Amino acid sequence: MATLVAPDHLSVVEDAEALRKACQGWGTDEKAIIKVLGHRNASQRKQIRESYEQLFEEDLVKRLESELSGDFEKAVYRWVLEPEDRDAVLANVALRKSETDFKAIIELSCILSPEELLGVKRAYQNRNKHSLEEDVAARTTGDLQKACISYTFTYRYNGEEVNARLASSEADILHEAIKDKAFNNEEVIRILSTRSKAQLNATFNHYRDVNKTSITKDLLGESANDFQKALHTTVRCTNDPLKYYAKLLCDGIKRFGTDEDSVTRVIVTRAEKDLKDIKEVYYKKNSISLDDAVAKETSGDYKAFLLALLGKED
Ligand SMILES: [Ca+2]
Repeated sequence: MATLVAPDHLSVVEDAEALRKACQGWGTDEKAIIKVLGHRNASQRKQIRESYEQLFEEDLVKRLESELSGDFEKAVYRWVLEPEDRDAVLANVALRKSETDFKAIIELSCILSPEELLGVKRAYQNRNKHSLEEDVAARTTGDLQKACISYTFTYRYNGEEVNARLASSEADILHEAIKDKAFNNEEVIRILSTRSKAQLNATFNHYRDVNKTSITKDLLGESANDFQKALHTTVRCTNDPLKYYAKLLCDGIKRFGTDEDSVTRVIVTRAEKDLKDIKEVYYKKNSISLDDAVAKETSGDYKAFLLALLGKED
């Protein structure tokens, strides 16, 4: 379930006017911006952007970029874009980091639906004038490159239909490769990058039943390299996205002050989807609510905005 609290009946014109007022003149009324945008769903935000453009002949996204700054600006910018466009921005940010954040790329292929991934790839091309695959190839090397390119190329079957015999034979292939530390076996990449989520989960279950240990444990072992970590992320994103996101938030919150990106990414991308479920998993794992953890580690408008998306009224 979503955490976003967005009322049904609204005047987009009033919203656009409120945002214009918040931006006009010296300084910015950040609270007014949070009050509107922190409580509107994707289709409402789209209408507000359109209405704002019509009324004031100005691009709302550009205006907000120039009015706001820091982590708050980044979060609002990501939030106000259409989901596919936002994911294209997130992919680009991940690829341009000095150390490529391959997790964000794997999330796209293993958590989004195939249709959504296609939409992100289209949006990515429109924004960057080259393809996501080209940029993934340019920013990665070796086995990690092979895997990430396969992930971004793939258009997985999205249904629930599972072939149990295939799950059994592919669990064996994965186990053989992992046992021999042949993580870069082409079969491993083929299986993880082309099979549907349902099929992969059947394979992972079979792996655990037969080997009495989970594939995630076997993949990480000691001194795991980036490629092993990428495979590990793949399995976790496929197997239990809620748990994966809760862990990402937990790690990100620990690193607050140095890297807010992953926390912003999870909250902004999941607030309209399943952030409530992620919050439950987070609480069970950490015995502190996500709201409290975020409130403790952040401040100012950034904090107020994240809490609004988390559904916590102030
Ligand atoms: Ca201003």
